Amino acid sequence: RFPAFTDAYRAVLHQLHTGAEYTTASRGNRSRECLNVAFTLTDPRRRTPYLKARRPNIVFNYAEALWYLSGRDDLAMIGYYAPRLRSLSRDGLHLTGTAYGPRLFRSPGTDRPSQWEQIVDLLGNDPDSKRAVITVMRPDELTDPDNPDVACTLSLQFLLRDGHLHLVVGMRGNDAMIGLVCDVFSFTLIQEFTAVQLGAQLGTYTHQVASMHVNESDLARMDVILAEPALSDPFPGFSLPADTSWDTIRHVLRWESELRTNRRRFDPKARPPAPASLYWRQILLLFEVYRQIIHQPGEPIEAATLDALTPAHRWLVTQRWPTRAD
Ligand code: 5HM
Repeated sequence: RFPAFTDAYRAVLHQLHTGAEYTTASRGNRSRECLNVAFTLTDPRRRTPYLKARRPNIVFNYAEALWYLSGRDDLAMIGYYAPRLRSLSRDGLHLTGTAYGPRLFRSPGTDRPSQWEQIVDLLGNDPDSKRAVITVMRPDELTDPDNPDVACTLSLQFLLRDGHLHLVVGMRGNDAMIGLVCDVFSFTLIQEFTAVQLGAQLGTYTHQVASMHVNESDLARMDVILAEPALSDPFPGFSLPADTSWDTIRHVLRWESELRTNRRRFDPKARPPAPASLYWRQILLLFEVYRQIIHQPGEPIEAATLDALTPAHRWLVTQRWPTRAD
Protein backbone atom coordinates (compact mmCIF):
# COMPACT_ATOMS: atom_id res chain seq x y z
CA ARG A 1 0.00 0.00 0.00
CA PHE A 2 1.38 3.35 -1.03
CA PRO A 3 -0.09 6.84 -1.06
CA ALA A 4 1.41 7.88 -4.41
CA PHE A 5 2.54 6.06 -7.51
CA THR A 6 6.09 7.46 -7.23
CA ASP A 7 6.52 5.32 -4.09
CA ALA A 8 4.91 2.21 -5.59
CA TYR A 9 7.02 2.59 -8.71
CA ARG A 10 10.25 2.72 -6.74
CA ALA A 11 9.16 -0.37 -4.79
CA VAL A 12 8.46 -2.32 -8.00
CA LEU A 13 11.82 -1.33 -9.50
CA HIS A 14 13.54 -2.19 -6.23
CA GLN A 15 11.94 -5.63 -6.26
CA LEU A 16 13.09 -6.22 -9.84
CA HIS A 17 16.55 -4.95 -8.94
CA THR A 18 17.10 -7.10 -5.87
CA GLY A 19 14.70 -10.00 -6.31
CA ALA A 20 14.18 -10.86 -9.99
CA GLU A 21 13.18 -14.52 -10.10
CA TYR A 22 13.65 -15.33 -13.78
CA THR A 23 15.48 -14.23 -16.91
CA THR A 24 13.16 -14.62 -19.89
CA ALA A 25 13.54 -14.24 -23.66
CA SER A 26 9.96 -14.38 -24.99
CA ARG A 27 9.66 -13.08 -28.57
CA GLY A 28 13.32 -12.12 -28.55
CA ASN A 29 13.15 -9.68 -25.59
CA ARG A 30 15.56 -10.54 -22.82
CA SER A 31 14.10 -9.41 -19.52
CA ARG A 32 14.22 -9.89 -15.76
CA GLU A 33 10.97 -10.95 -14.22
CA CYS A 34 9.11 -11.19 -10.90
CA LEU A 35 5.85 -13.12 -10.72
CA ASN A 36 2.69 -11.88 -8.99
CA VAL A 37 3.52 -8.28 -8.20
CA ALA A 38 0.72 -6.15 -6.78
CA PHE A 39 0.34 -2.79 -5.09
CA THR A 40 -2.45 -0.51 -3.91
CA LEU A 41 -2.52 3.27 -4.25
CA THR A 42 -4.51 5.00 -1.53
CA ASP A 43 -4.53 8.28 -3.49
CA PRO A 44 -4.92 7.32 -7.17
CA ARG A 45 -4.83 11.01 -8.17
CA ARG A 46 -1.10 10.97 -7.43
CA ARG A 47 -0.59 8.93 -10.59
CA THR A 48 2.60 10.46 -12.01
CA PRO A 49 6.08 9.32 -10.94
CA TYR A 50 8.07 12.49 -10.31
CA LEU A 51 11.45 10.99 -11.16
CA LYS A 52 13.98 12.87 -13.30
CA ALA A 53 15.60 9.72 -14.60
CA ARG A 54 12.22 8.35 -15.75
CA ARG A 55 11.08 11.61 -17.41
CA PRO A 56 7.43 10.60 -17.81
CA ASN A 57 5.69 11.99 -20.90
CA ILE A 58 2.69 13.72 -19.31
CA VAL A 59 1.36 14.81 -22.72
CA PHE A 60 1.24 11.20 -23.92
CA ASN A 61 -0.30 10.08 -20.61
CA TYR A 62 -3.30 12.39 -20.99
CA ALA A 63 -3.54 11.68 -24.73
CA GLU A 64 -3.62 7.92 -24.13
CA ALA A 65 -6.30 8.17 -21.42
CA LEU A 66 -8.41 10.37 -23.73
CA TRP A 67 -7.78 8.03 -26.65
CA TYR A 68 -9.21 5.20 -24.53
CA LEU A 69 -12.18 7.34 -23.48
CA SER A 70 -12.79 8.22 -27.15
CA GLY A 71 -13.29 4.52 -27.91
CA ARG A 72 -10.93 4.83 -30.88
CA ASP A 73 -8.34 2.36 -32.13
CA ASP A 74 -6.62 4.52 -34.76
CA LEU A 75 -2.93 5.32 -34.91
CA ALA A 76 -3.65 8.81 -36.30
CA MET A 77 -4.26 10.17 -32.81
CA ILE A 78 -2.01 8.08 -30.58
CA GLY A 79 0.86 7.65 -33.06
CA TYR A 80 1.34 11.45 -33.05
CA TYR A 81 2.12 11.31 -29.33
CA ALA A 82 4.03 7.99 -29.37
CA PRO A 83 5.51 7.12 -32.78
CA ARG A 84 6.90 3.86 -31.30
CA LEU A 85 3.35 2.44 -31.21
CA ARG A 86 3.28 2.40 -35.02
CA SER A 87 5.44 -0.74 -35.00
CA LEU A 88 2.63 -2.66 -33.25
CA SER A 89 0.15 -2.02 -36.04
CA ARG A 90 -0.41 -4.53 -38.79
CA ASP A 91 -2.21 -2.28 -41.26
CA GLY A 92 -0.38 0.94 -40.34
CA LEU A 93 -3.73 2.52 -39.40
CA HIS A 94 -5.09 0.74 -36.34
CA LEU A 95 -4.00 -0.97 -33.12
CA THR A 96 -5.66 -4.06 -31.72
CA GLY A 97 -4.56 -5.35 -28.29
CA THR A 98 -3.15 -1.98 -27.22
CA ALA A 99 -6.36 -0.14 -28.13
CA TYR A 100 -8.42 -0.62 -24.97
CA GLY A 101 -10.91 2.11 -25.95
CA PRO A 102 -13.23 0.03 -28.14
CA ARG A 103 -13.23 -2.83 -25.59
CA LEU A 104 -14.11 -0.54 -22.68
CA PHE A 105 -16.30 2.12 -24.22
CA ARG A 106 -17.84 0.54 -27.33
CA SER A 107 -19.35 -2.75 -28.36
CA PRO A 108 -18.40 -2.89 -32.03
CA GLY A 109 -20.70 -4.84 -34.30
CA THR A 110 -23.47 -5.14 -31.70
CA ASP A 111 -26.27 -2.94 -30.41
CA ARG A 112 -25.38 -3.78 -26.80
CA PRO A 113 -24.21 -1.04 -24.44
CA SER A 114 -20.45 -0.90 -23.93
CA GLN A 115 -18.89 -2.88 -21.08
CA TRP A 116 -18.32 0.42 -19.24
CA GLU A 117 -22.00 1.42 -19.62
CA GLN A 118 -23.02 -2.00 -18.33
CA ILE A 119 -20.90 -1.78 -15.17
CA VAL A 120 -22.11 1.79 -14.47
CA ASP A 121 -25.74 0.61 -14.77
CA LEU A 122 -25.02 -2.44 -12.65
CA LEU A 123 -23.45 -0.40 -9.85
CA GLY A 124 -26.34 2.07 -10.03
CA ASN A 125 -28.82 -0.77 -9.39
CA ASP A 126 -26.73 -3.00 -7.12
CA PRO A 127 -23.98 -0.91 -5.52
CA ASP A 128 -22.48 -3.84 -3.57
CA SER A 129 -22.11 -5.95 -6.71
CA LYS A 130 -19.03 -8.13 -7.23
CA ARG A 131 -19.83 -8.42 -10.96
CA ALA A 132 -18.70 -5.01 -12.21
CA VAL A 133 -15.89 -6.44 -14.31
CA ILE A 134 -14.72 -5.28 -17.72
CA THR A 135 -12.74 -7.98 -19.53
CA VAL A 136 -10.07 -6.75 -21.91
CA MET A 137 -7.99 -9.62 -23.33
CA ARG A 138 -10.17 -11.74 -25.59
CA PRO A 139 -10.03 -15.50 -26.18
CA ASP A 140 -9.54 -15.01 -29.94
CA GLU A 141 -6.32 -13.04 -29.53
CA LEU A 142 -4.14 -16.15 -29.38
CA THR A 143 -5.60 -17.73 -32.51
CA ASP A 144 -2.96 -16.15 -34.70
CA PRO A 145 0.52 -17.03 -33.35
CA ASP A 146 2.01 -14.02 -35.20
CA ASN A 147 -0.36 -11.48 -33.64
CA PRO A 148 2.00 -8.56 -32.85
CA ASP A 149 -0.36 -6.88 -30.38
CA VAL A 150 -2.13 -9.03 -27.77
CA ALA A 151 -3.79 -7.08 -24.93
CA CYS A 152 -1.71 -7.10 -21.74
CA THR A 153 -4.65 -6.14 -19.55
CA LEU A 154 -7.03 -8.89 -18.49
CA SER A 155 -9.69 -7.05 -16.54
CA LEU A 156 -10.80 -3.98 -14.67
CA GLN A 157 -13.02 -4.67 -11.64
CA PHE A 158 -14.89 -1.77 -10.04
CA LEU A 159 -16.07 -2.10 -6.44
CA LEU A 160 -18.34 0.49 -4.87
CA ARG A 161 -17.98 0.33 -1.09
CA ASP A 162 -19.16 2.93 1.46
CA GLY A 163 -19.55 5.47 -1.32
CA HIS A 164 -16.00 4.97 -2.62
CA LEU A 165 -15.21 3.53 -6.04
CA HIS A 166 -12.24 1.15 -5.92
CA LEU A 167 -10.60 -0.32 -9.00
CA VAL A 168 -8.64 -3.58 -9.27
CA VAL A 169 -6.78 -4.10 -12.55
CA GLY A 170 -5.33 -7.48 -13.54
CA MET A 171 -2.58 -7.74 -16.14
CA ARG A 172 -0.94 -10.82 -17.64
CA GLY A 173 2.32 -8.92 -18.19
CA ASN A 174 3.65 -5.42 -17.62
CA ASP A 175 6.90 -3.78 -18.61
CA ALA A 176 8.10 -1.78 -15.59
CA MET A 177 9.90 0.86 -17.60
CA ILE A 178 7.17 2.00 -20.02
CA GLY A 179 3.92 0.02 -19.79
CA LEU A 180 3.47 0.23 -16.01
CA VAL A 181 3.73 4.02 -15.87
CA CYS A 182 1.30 4.57 -18.75
CA ASP A 183 -1.20 1.92 -17.67
CA VAL A 184 -1.48 3.13 -14.06
CA PHE A 185 -1.98 6.69 -15.30
CA SER A 186 -4.79 5.81 -17.71
CA PHE A 187 -6.59 3.33 -15.47
CA THR A 188 -6.61 5.64 -12.44
CA LEU A 189 -7.96 8.48 -14.62
CA ILE A 190 -10.69 6.18 -15.99
CA GLN A 191 -11.42 5.18 -12.37
CA GLU A 192 -11.76 8.83 -11.34
CA PHE A 193 -13.95 9.63 -14.36
CA THR A 194 -16.18 6.64 -13.51
CA ALA A 195 -16.42 7.73 -9.85
CA VAL A 196 -17.54 11.19 -10.99
CA GLN A 197 -20.22 9.67 -13.27
CA LEU A 198 -21.50 7.54 -10.38
CA GLY A 199 -21.41 10.45 -7.91
CA ALA A 200 -18.99 8.39 -5.76
CA GLN A 201 -15.79 9.30 -3.94
CA LEU A 202 -12.52 8.04 -5.34
CA GLY A 203 -11.42 4.83 -3.57
CA THR A 204 -8.17 2.89 -3.84
CA TYR A 205 -6.47 1.62 -7.01
CA THR A 206 -4.93 -1.87 -7.03
CA HIS A 207 -2.62 -3.10 -9.80
CA GLN A 208 -1.98 -6.86 -10.03
CA VAL A 209 0.53 -8.22 -12.53
CA ALA A 210 1.34 -11.89 -13.22
CA SER A 211 4.62 -11.13 -15.01
CA MET A 212 6.27 -7.86 -13.96
CA HIS A 213 9.44 -7.44 -15.96
CA VAL A 214 12.12 -5.08 -17.13
CA ASN A 215 14.06 -5.43 -20.36
CA GLU A 216 17.77 -6.05 -19.87
CA SER A 217 18.46 -3.02 -22.05
CA ASP A 218 16.73 -0.87 -19.40
CA LEU A 219 18.62 -2.23 -16.37
CA ALA A 220 21.18 0.60 -16.28
CA ARG A 221 18.41 3.21 -16.41
CA MET A 222 16.55 1.41 -13.65
CA ASP A 223 19.64 1.72 -11.42
CA VAL A 224 19.78 5.47 -12.08
CA ILE A 225 16.08 5.86 -11.18
CA LEU A 226 16.58 3.87 -7.97
CA ALA A 227 19.54 6.05 -6.96
CA GLU A 228 17.54 9.27 -7.38
CA PRO A 229 16.61 11.08 -4.14
CA ALA A 230 12.89 11.66 -3.54
CA LEU A 231 11.55 15.18 -4.19
CA SER A 232 11.62 17.08 -0.91
CA ASP A 233 8.29 18.76 -1.69
CA PRO A 234 6.19 16.35 -3.80
CA PHE A 235 3.50 17.72 -6.10
CA PRO A 236 -0.15 17.17 -5.09
CA GLY A 237 -2.72 15.23 -7.14
CA PHE A 238 -5.46 17.24 -8.84
CA SER A 239 -9.15 16.32 -8.69
CA LEU A 240 -11.14 15.82 -11.86
CA PRO A 241 -13.89 18.47 -11.76
CA ALA A 242 -17.16 17.06 -10.42
CA ASP A 243 -19.04 18.33 -13.50
CA THR A 244 -16.88 16.34 -15.95
CA SER A 245 -19.24 14.55 -18.33
CA TRP A 246 -19.03 12.79 -21.68
CA ASP A 247 -19.75 16.19 -23.25
CA THR A 248 -16.62 17.54 -21.55
CA ILE A 249 -14.57 14.65 -22.95
CA ARG A 250 -15.96 15.23 -26.47
CA HIS A 251 -15.21 18.93 -26.23
CA VAL A 252 -11.63 18.27 -25.07
CA LEU A 253 -11.19 15.70 -27.87
CA ARG A 254 -12.28 18.25 -30.48
CA TRP A 255 -9.67 20.66 -29.17
CA GLU A 256 -7.07 17.90 -29.09
CA SER A 257 -7.71 17.10 -32.74
CA GLU A 258 -7.41 20.75 -33.83
CA LEU A 259 -4.17 21.22 -31.90
CA ARG A 260 -2.72 17.96 -33.19
CA THR A 261 -3.43 18.91 -36.78
CA ASN A 262 -2.17 22.48 -36.18
CA ARG A 263 -5.48 24.03 -37.20
CA ARG A 264 -5.71 25.99 -33.98
CA ARG A 265 -3.51 27.15 -31.12
CA PHE A 266 -4.47 27.30 -27.47
CA ASP A 267 -4.00 30.74 -26.01
CA PRO A 268 -3.76 30.39 -22.21
CA LYS A 269 -5.62 33.69 -21.80
CA ALA A 270 -8.44 32.77 -24.20
CA ARG A 271 -11.98 32.78 -22.86
CA PRO A 272 -14.34 29.88 -23.56
CA PRO A 273 -15.24 28.11 -25.96
CA ALA A 274 -12.25 26.45 -24.32
CA PRO A 275 -13.36 24.46 -21.25
CA ALA A 276 -13.75 26.80 -18.33
CA SER A 277 -12.23 24.59 -15.65
CA LEU A 278 -8.56 25.00 -14.85
CA TYR A 279 -8.15 21.21 -14.91
CA TRP A 280 -9.09 20.77 -18.57
CA ARG A 281 -7.41 24.01 -19.60
CA GLN A 282 -4.17 22.59 -18.19
CA ILE A 283 -4.54 19.48 -20.32
CA LEU A 284 -5.17 21.57 -23.45
CA LEU A 285 -2.14 23.63 -22.51
CA LEU A 286 -0.07 20.44 -22.47
CA PHE A 287 -1.37 19.60 -25.96
CA GLU A 288 -0.45 23.16 -26.99
CA VAL A 289 3.09 22.58 -25.64
CA TYR A 290 3.31 19.48 -27.80
CA ARG A 291 1.83 21.30 -30.83
CA GLN A 292 4.68 23.79 -30.57
CA ILE A 293 7.25 20.99 -30.14
CA ILE A 294 6.05 19.19 -33.27
CA HIS A 295 4.80 21.99 -35.51
CA GLN A 296 7.32 24.70 -34.57
CA PRO A 297 10.51 22.62 -34.73
CA GLY A 298 13.69 24.22 -33.47
CA GLU A 299 11.85 26.95 -31.57
CA PRO A 300 11.61 27.14 -27.79
CA ILE A 301 8.20 26.63 -26.19
CA GLU A 302 6.62 30.08 -25.83
CA ALA A 303 7.10 31.68 -22.42
CA ALA A 304 3.38 32.51 -22.07
CA THR A 305 2.55 28.81 -22.55
CA LEU A 306 5.15 27.58 -20.04
CA ASP A 307 4.22 30.26 -17.51
CA ALA A 308 0.58 29.15 -17.57
CA LEU A 309 1.41 25.54 -16.59
CA THR A 310 1.01 24.38 -12.99
CA PRO A 311 4.36 23.81 -11.22
CA ALA A 312 3.90 20.02 -11.57
CA HIS A 313 3.21 20.20 -15.32
CA ARG A 314 6.02 22.67 -15.87
CA TRP A 315 8.45 20.40 -14.01
CA LEU A 316 7.40 17.43 -16.16
CA VAL A 317 7.64 19.37 -19.45
CA THR A 318 11.06 20.76 -18.51
CA GLN A 319 12.38 17.31 -17.61
CA ARG A 320 11.05 15.75 -20.79
CA TRP A 321 11.96 18.47 -23.32
CA PRO A 322 14.85 20.36 -21.66
CA THR A 323 16.15 21.87 -24.88
CA ARG A 324 12.72 23.28 -25.81
CA ALA A 325 11.67 24.49 -22.36
CA ASP A 326 14.58 26.77 -21.50
O1 5HM B 1 4.92 -10.89 -25.72
P1 5HM B 1 3.90 -9.97 -25.17
O2 5HM B 1 2.58 -9.95 -25.96
O3 5HM B 1 3.66 -10.13 -23.67
O4 5HM B 1 4.53 -8.49 -25.35
C1 5HM B 1 3.81 -7.34 -25.04
C2 5HM B 1 4.49 -6.64 -23.87
O5 5HM B 1 4.16 -5.24 -23.94
C3 5HM B 1 4.02 -7.05 -22.49
O6 5HM B 1 4.61 -8.23 -22.02
C4 5HM B 1 4.38 -5.84 -21.68
O7 5HM B 1 5.78 -5.84 -21.42
C5 5HM B 1 4.14 -4.68 -22.63
N1 5HM B 1 2.86 -3.96 -22.43
C6 5HM B 1 2.59 -3.30 -21.24
O8 5HM B 1 3.42 -3.33 -20.32
C7 5HM B 1 1.93 -3.89 -23.45
C8 5HM B 1 0.73 -3.22 -23.31
C9 5HM B 1 -0.31 -3.19 -24.39
O9 5HM B 1 -1.48 -3.90 -24.03
C10 5HM B 1 0.49 -2.56 -22.07
N2 5HM B 1 1.41 -2.62 -21.06
N3 5HM B 1 -0.66 -1.87 -21.88
